Amino acid sequence: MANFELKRVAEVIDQFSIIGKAYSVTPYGNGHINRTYVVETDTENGKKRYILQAISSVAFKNPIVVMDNIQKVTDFMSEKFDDPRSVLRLIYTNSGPCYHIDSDKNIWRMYDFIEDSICLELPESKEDFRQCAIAFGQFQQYLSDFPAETLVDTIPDFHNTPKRYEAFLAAVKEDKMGRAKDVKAEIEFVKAREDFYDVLMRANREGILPLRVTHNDTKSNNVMLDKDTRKALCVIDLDTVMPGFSVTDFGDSIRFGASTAPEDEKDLDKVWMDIEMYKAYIDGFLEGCGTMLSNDEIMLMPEGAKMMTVECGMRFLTDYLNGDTYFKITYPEQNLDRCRTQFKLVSDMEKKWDEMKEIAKSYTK
Ligand code: ADP
Ligand code: GN1
Ligand code: MG
Repeated sequence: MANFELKRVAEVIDQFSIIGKAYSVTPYGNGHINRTYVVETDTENGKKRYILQAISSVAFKNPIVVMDNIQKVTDFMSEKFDDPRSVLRLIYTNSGPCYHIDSDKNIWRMYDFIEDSICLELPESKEDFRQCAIAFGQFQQYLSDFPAETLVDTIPDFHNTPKRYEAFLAAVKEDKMGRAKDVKAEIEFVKAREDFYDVLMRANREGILPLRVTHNDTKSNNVMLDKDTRKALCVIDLDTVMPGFSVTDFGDSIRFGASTAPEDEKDLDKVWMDIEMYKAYIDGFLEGCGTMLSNDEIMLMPEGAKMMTVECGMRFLTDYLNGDTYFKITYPEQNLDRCRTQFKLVSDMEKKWDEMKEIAKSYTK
């Protein structure tokens, strides 16, 4: 880490009411949005770890609202659990709030590090994936009596796919980096599916797909499993908890975790949607949700999976066309590689569509 960043981070840590003296700070995790560090401290009872994060001001126009939401949700959920590792625990600052604003207006927060846990980039087995599903399903169930009107949309229209499509078309038109000519096939792929993008919004207008309190970013690296039992432990990355659809939480997990390859795999022959993983996830998700989902919602799960995948591919492509300003990248064409895996997954889902629908149907009541 550069010296100036280290100095700034050290000053930030001093603002938080942590136990012990911090002796190391290391960049951590593979999130695409925030800057995440693990902080280690020496305490009278040995070492302790914390997660420190600078919230992305590109993604979140009002990070304080993000923190308000998280505070409300974690307070509400912590009353439902005995095991402290089941809910993210915010660390407060010495001056009171659960965040610190530095001299450059970055907003920082700290959490207890969830120890003895694992966080998977890709699930290693069907059972791992089923456990991720249980965690995200239970998350919706635990929040089913949360007062949704007290949450603010941290990113308005986050999973409004028709609006994402408009933003995509605008990026193609502007073509500010001159990249559109090299991604004609990808642009056509998005345009060819135009009629699909309103399917979930329409189901909502028709009254068969209700708004619930949802997570909205249900990748397997946003859930922790217990290291020994590998059972669902805790859902993390609560920045986008806001009203949304059950089936988009379901679908975003399929997009990421039922893929046979990492999100930026270059060899598309290695990328497809594993139908056995899809089955395992439906099973765990419905177990986690209990009885709260209607048959209409269950039947729209394949649409949720395809929607989240095509939307995410569209978002990666939009960011590529806009010059890579939203998602963190580690090499120049990474957003394009990410977009291509998503479109490969969409094509594969289209081939497996009838089977995806049949499996969903077998879970209706
Ligand atoms: P981003 O929004 O950038 O994805 P996350 O909140 O998901 O940021 O954090 C990035 C990574 O840091 C996670 O995928 C996970 O590996 C790790 N992480 C985050 N919070 C914790 C925590 N409380 N305990 C342990 N690991 C965590
Ligand atoms: C981002 O923050 P992270 O890495 O968990 C993004 C999601 C995308 C995902 C693609 C706030 O998730 O919407 O689906 O990347 N989060 C935000 O991997 O935009
Ligand atoms: Mg994350």
